Amino acid sequence: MKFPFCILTSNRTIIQRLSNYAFYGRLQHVQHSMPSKCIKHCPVLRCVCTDISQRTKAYYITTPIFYVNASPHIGHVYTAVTADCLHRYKLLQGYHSRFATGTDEHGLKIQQAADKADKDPLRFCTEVSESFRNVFQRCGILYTDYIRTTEKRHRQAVEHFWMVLHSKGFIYKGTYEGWYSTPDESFLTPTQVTDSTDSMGRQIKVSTESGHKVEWMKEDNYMFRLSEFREELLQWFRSNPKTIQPVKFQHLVLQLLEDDLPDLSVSRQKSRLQWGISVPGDPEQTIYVWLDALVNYLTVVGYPQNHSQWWTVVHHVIGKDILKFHAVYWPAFLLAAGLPLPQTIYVHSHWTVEGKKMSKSLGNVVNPQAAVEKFTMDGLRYFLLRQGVPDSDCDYYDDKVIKLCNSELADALGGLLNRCTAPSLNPKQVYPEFCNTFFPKDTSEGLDEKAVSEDYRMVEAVSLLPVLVEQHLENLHVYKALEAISACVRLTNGFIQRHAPWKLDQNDTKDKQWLDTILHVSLECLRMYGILLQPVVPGLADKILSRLGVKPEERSWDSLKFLVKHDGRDCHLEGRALGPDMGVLFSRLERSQGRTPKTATRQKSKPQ
Ligand code: ME8
Repeated sequence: MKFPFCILTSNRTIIQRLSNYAFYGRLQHVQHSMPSKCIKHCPVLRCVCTDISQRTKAYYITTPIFYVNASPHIGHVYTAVTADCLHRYKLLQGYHSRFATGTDEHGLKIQQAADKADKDPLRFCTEVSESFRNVFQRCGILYTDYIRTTEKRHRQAVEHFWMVLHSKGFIYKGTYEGWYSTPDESFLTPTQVTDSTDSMGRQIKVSTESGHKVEWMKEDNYMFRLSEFREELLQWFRSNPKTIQPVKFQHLVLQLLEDDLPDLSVSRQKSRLQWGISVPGDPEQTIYVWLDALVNYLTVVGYPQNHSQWWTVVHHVIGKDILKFHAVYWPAFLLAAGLPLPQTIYVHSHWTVEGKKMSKSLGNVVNPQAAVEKFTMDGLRYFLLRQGVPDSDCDYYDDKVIKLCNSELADALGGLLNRCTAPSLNPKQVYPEFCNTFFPKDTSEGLDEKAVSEDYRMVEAVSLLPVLVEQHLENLHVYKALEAISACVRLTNGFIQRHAPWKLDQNDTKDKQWLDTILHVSLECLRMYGILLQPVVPGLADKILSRLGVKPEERSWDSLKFLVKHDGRDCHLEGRALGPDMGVLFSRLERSQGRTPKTATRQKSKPQ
């Protein structure tokens, strides 16, 4: 078997050796044994994994690993829910999806936070790491792997990775002199630093991007030959314009790469930083926390022994604050190590709270546990994914959550479910029959036709919805997918309202058939919404589908075949008993006097 792509290199030996490898996973062994210069100039190693996810039906998605110096907040949950949504979506599409998250536990700021809490660093990390796990559990984050950088498997992976870079000549001993920001664990060039004053009115230097204080640092340590990768990274991004999504962030990275790319310090003196992984063979140096942290993505999939299968299908979800680390440092490290580059880096913007940056000092950090208690897991997930626009920052406030959940989940979706499953309209409580006479495929077909042009438009919109949703999810525009679903829910409510089935005479045969047809179309719409909403609001989607009597094995992406009766095919759901749970889909949220909302049992949209 030959590679289905073009090998753009003039090096005959490489072509010869690569073509001996039919399966991409084995390419990594080639890479390890090749001289670094050859690897770097062999574009095949970069382009080979395009669409490999589709071919192998394997998918690997990651979140950043979260610092344990602070408790989880709504921003962390947003990242995790976004990745979770993609993971669930891939599972529904029949992919073997792996989803990794975890905690970043090394570095100066963790060391300082543990000192401040007067706790042993590992105990401190364990406690905070547990709190992330708890929050993720409350938010329905269905991760398959949870990694902590203090684990032995991770230390071994980092040590191996370091040795590969070192043996290939990409790490050398040097002196770093320049600015360093501990809160960002980041080295900065003079152009990335600006003057400011601290709370005591003293002159200080801060990072232009984050506003955090920086310090001048001069240290003997190990340097990574980052500068050597500038051209190659530029080439990679130019020839893979969809690697970073949304595209706005790819432009930012290209701009970054237009500037000088100095070599990167990848270790700190042990005397300054003890809490980390020692440089192999040099106990006086600790590995730079970002090199340590980024390798977590490899550790999870069994690097250095068993990562091949998963490493070709990796997709990262990150916040905009860590773009440089993932889109410049990480690909450069991977190229140096002779490993494939990520398929996608999904970037999202940040949440502010009532117009302000979330910060402990402002006391406006939104606690996700409390938010789940107030709005339920599905309510919070829906809000974050419906309002979160990756391209720009979004503002959080409680009233906004209440308003959105009430109008779209309680009233529109809950009301629709309530109306079209109401025992008054469907006393037998079965999936009703569709009658083509009243809703013919061809509008000029029948005299008894009752469907009007808006109904046909609705049917068309719902038929096209899965493709649209898929497109938006692939681009991480979950909010657009939800906007499209919400628009269709409105159309279906309009359909019911227009034909007012509660006015039909159930003792009249024709009326009854038309009533059943209206209900059948509405339930078919709801079935589509239920399936499509599973990645976002798994609890509510389950309620909808269970109420419609849709079995678990009938909920995959393959089951998104809408209104087959309309096309003259059999619908196996007709006549099937509806599920017994007639409870409210989503209880309206109400603001209590103390501004804290609580759930209410009243539902605005009553069954007719
Ligand atoms: O950066 N809005 O960890 P971290 C939205 N350990 N998302 C936010 C946010 C906000 N206000 N604040 C944080 C680190 N996030 C490193 C990562 S990965 C190898 C190492 C999200 O805990 C956002 O995705 O400071 C950010 O990138 C992530 O939390 C990690 O933040």
